[in-house]
Amino acid sequence: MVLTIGIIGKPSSGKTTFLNAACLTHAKVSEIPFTTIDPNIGVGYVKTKCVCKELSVTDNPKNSICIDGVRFIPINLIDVAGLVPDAHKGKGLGNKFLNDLIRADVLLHIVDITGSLDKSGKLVSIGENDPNEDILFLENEIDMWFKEILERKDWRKFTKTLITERRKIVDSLYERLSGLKINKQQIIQSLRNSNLEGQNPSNWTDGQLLDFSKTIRGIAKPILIIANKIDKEISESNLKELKKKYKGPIIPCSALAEYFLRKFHKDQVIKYIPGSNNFEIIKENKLNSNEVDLLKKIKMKILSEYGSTGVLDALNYASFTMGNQICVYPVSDINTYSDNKGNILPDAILVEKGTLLRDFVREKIHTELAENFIFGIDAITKKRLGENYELKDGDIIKIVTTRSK
Ligand SMILES: Nc1nc2c(ncn2[C@@H]2O[C@H](COP(=O)(O)OP(=O)(O)OP(=O)(O)O)[C@@H](O)[C@H]2O)c(=O)[nH]1
Ligand SMILES: [Mg+2]
Repeated sequence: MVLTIGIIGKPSSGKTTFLNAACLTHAKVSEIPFTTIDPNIGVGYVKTKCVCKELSVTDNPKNSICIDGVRFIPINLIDVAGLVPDAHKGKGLGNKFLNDLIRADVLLHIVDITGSLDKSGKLVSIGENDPNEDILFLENEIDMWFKEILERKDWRKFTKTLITERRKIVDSLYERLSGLKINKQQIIQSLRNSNLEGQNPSNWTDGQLLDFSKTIRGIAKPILIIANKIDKEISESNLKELKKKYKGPIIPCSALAEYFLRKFHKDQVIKYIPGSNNFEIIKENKLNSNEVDLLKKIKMKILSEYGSTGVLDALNYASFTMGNQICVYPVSDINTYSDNKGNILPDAILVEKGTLLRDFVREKIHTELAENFIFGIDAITKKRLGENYELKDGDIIKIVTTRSK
């Protein structure tokens, strides 16, 4: 299971542009609201310091890429249709398509920081729309989606069976939310946080059900705010205003700038490493004067001012900080750090902090291997690791099975 990030926002905020920039896909983009109807998917990358430098080895990554000691690890992205206020009541395209996000671990909310689109994505005068209101309405729609999932297939009947069949509340809620990547501990925590611990859901008011939906949504699908279109003149002051109202993390971003940089790099006109604060023009004669101006503007207004285009920062923050991911390197040979074909540090695998070795083997390596799993070996210390060993970031681990003995 690869980490999956969902891209949400109102129409025309730049969701598909963000996907295309992160994954170099060619999904349709336009200023007309509701351009995307069916979800677009792609593979993007997060970056982390690779262990190769510390070990002074030259690696041959297979599942990932290593550039100058920085490991780029693949993640999945899903871009869905635009959401408008009251989508849960059927407005716009409704929210049926949100089910495409069921697999997402974290959500990126792409906000139009120029404030020049109304809530349905239609052009209005610059600064007329308050981005903070977009944050509020969108979060509400996602919370309402969770509430609907809970209420689906007759909530009242469900709560009655809890009493008549004396079923455990946590187990039953867990079943009801299955597929949403929520564990029982998170359900217990959400019940506690919404002051519903020990109360039978048949007595919950509608407001309490909403409270619980909000809490569990916050845990299961945290939302990171991306202030997109920072390349526009008004954006800097709008971002300052937004920071006064919204106290959570906000990543400034120009999805469009990232898209251009990556495309020019792919065409070998510039050298650009995603996430960096600079690029190098290598074939100036292939650029027309407009393109040269565009690149100058990107360098001055975005890279120098904000330190990057924000696309990779968004994915990194979503994965490592909000998604609590760490990076682990499985190997077959603890002396050369290679697989059985001699590839050094072939795979970099993201796992959630707190993952135990036995779950890592079962979920991320191979179910078959898990059946024959005996123990692990830390390739650095050469120490044996039991199945209850909690993985640490940067661990290089050999999995020993009955077959490998
Ligand atoms: N200036 C600027 N324009 C952008 C940026 N990102 C997207 N756009 C423009 O915003 C418009 C909408 O972009 P899309 O990526 O299609 O937006 P969307 O959110 O996927 O829209 P729907 O699929 O209709 O919901 C297009 O004209 C893009 O070129 C950005 O970072 N800067
Ligand atoms: Mg789109």
